[in-house]
Amino acid sequence: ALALAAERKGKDDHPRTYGKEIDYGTAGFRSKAEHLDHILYRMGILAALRSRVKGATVGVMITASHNPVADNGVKLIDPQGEMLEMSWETIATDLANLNDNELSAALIHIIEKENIDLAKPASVFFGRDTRPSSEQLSNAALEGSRVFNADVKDFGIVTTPMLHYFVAAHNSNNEYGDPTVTGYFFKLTTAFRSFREEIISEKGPESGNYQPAIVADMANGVGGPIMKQMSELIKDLLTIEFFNTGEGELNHESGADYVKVRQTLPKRVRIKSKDRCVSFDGDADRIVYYYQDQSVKFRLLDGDRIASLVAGYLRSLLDIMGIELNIGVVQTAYANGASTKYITEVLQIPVACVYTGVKHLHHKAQEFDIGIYFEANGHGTVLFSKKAKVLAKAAREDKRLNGGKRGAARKMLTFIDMVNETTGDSISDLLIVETILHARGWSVEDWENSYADLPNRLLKVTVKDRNVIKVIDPECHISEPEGLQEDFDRLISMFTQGRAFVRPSGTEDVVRVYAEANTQSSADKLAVHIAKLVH
Ligand code: 16G
Ligand code: ZN
Repeated sequence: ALALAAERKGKDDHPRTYGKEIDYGTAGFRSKAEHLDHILYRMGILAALRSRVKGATVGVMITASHNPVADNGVKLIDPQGEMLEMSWETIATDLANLNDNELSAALIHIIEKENIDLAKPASVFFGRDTRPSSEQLSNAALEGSRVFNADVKDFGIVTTPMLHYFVAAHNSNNEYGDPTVTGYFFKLTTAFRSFREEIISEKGPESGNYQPAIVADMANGVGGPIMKQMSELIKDLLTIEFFNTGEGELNHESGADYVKVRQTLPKRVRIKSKDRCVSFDGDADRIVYYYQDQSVKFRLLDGDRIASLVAGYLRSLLDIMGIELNIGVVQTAYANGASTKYITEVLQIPVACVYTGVKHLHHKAQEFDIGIYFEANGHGTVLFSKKAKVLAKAAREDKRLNGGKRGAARKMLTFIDMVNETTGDSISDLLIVETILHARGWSVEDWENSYADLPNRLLKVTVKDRNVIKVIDPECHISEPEGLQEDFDRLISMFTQGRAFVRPSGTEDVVRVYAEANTQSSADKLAVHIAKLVH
């Protein structure tokens, strides 16, 4: 009966008006906002089913991240704040692309196959970004969940990682924190404050070359209003000068993606030489740092830099504590070769390479006691195993250990509290980076000086069918079209420190090209030649 009611309501209020298939891709469904109403309605239904399968609260986030303002999207969040299990991505895609009159049969099929007891309660949390289309799409999803008798809670405009946190916190019976905006701010800022006080009590108020002030570009997204609220709570410790906080068009000429891809400053930002700057993306799950050096040259510190900074610092805490934990860094093929070399050779930390997309990195990072994952584009976080937390707590309480060891354990635990372990989070990542720079007494230049990036170039190529390119491993070697990899290899071998690959994008209808080499002009040349071979 529920399935039939859902089908009727779908036909009446949320009919499918868009003929083309849309996939649950790397980061959920994404398309022009006007194509998505029926998908949102159906995802609301699916979330109510998923919640019953897991016996826990799940989340529905309405956002298209760094995409243009006319786009929108939706992704589901599983009970521990992780991304939807991959086998359900197929279920989601199938459900999204049905005709209106096939809905009830499909729902009954899912209910039977997954053995779902509709008498059980269901609970779904909702959040959305600042796009003009988000509220209406959110309402469609809410309606879907309600048709299937789910208990719904709408958090309104929040960042993507906040919703991940709310879901995880609620399902942990508040052990992970309070599942409220206040609870989220409290968890992060309390940790940030106690860490800083710990360092100040050790070293005094001056911290070397570190200046407690940053310039922040919010991409005109949800980061604007949220970060402003948060910054009030720590304004005595960190001064933030905001730009692009919502007065202009979302993601337009600003934000982490713009800065990373173009390797240039966002528009409408006023900075001085050596100011430490950050850019969030539209839903605040990515962050990059940058500055302008004396010669007004733009210098980027991306996700690879954050990974190296975090890995180096946590390694040093572990060394002081003297406990054995396996620590590892997870990257993708986009990681700058120099960062991989630095992490493995200087920091002596193993690096794993996985396919692009947060879920792959997250999954791999769970294999370590301390798993640090960052995509070069600035999306990432740190995961700590139960064992890591238990050992750090034991060390903190162990009166036989010296003050240095216990202090390092205390820092490790405070650090853990500052991390949003559910997913990459611009706000949490910002606090982490600021904390480590302060603890190290580093300016942004000191940070950059730990190693020199290899010059690189990203390009996109439009082809008739991007899926003729078949990537066969995380390093992005290709098996098809036949012979093309050999052509690439020949070309690459002509460049000193050359490395290059292509892959079909999971979010846009293009093929992406990445190349790096010992000079910028070589990297540019290599990228262009590879792009020509793809055409
Ligand atoms: C999505 C992914 C991001 C990945 C990007 C690659 C999530 C939350 N986001 O934005 O991790 O880097 O896609 O895009 O998984 P591409 O396939 O277009 O290169
Ligand atoms: Zn994003």
